[in-house]
Amino acid sequence: MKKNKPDPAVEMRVHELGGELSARGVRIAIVASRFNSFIVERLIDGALDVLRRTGGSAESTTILRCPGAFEIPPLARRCSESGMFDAVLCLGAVIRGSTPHFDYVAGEAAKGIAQTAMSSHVPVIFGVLTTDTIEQAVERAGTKAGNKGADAALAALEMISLYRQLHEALDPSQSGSTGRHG
Ligand code: INI
Repeated sequence: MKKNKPDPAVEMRVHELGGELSARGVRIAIVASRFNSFIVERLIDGALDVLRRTGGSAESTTILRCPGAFEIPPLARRCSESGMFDAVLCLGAVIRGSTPHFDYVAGEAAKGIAQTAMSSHVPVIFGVLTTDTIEQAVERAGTKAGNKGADAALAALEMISLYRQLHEALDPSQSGSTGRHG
């Protein structure tokens, strides 16, 4: 009889942590900019759809709106430090115009969100579109190229689960807690 090829992960007894996709009991902050709102509202719809379909509730989801993508990082940082949320979803749309303004806004938003994510005890997710054209933004807001808001929500759920598993592995006595602020 032909022997099955051994699974290398089992052979080596490798520890593997994988995030689960459940929004049940999860408190989410959606930090969304109003600039290019016709796109950003579609990203919010995509994120809410994922949260709803994975067991999330309206009561545990908070949307915070700021003027533009430039304002997302400071608001996201305050949310992540508040202890009120298990993850912060940053949603916005920066669309290139005819001046270098795009580069400053997109660059600062990406840098600021990354810095916040690095220092935060809860996942901070980058769901800001940076596109050359309006068409490219539309494609990523629920049409041809999917919905980046939905992708961001899935990434948040996966990261929440991973952070929790890591937290429990580091301190098994805290099993079942939602994390440092939970
Ligand atoms: N903000 C955006 O979110 N997207 C853009 O495309 C954009 N452009 O191109 O100007 C934009 N600018 C506003 C910026 O985010 C700030 O709100 C503004 O500069 C005030 O600080």
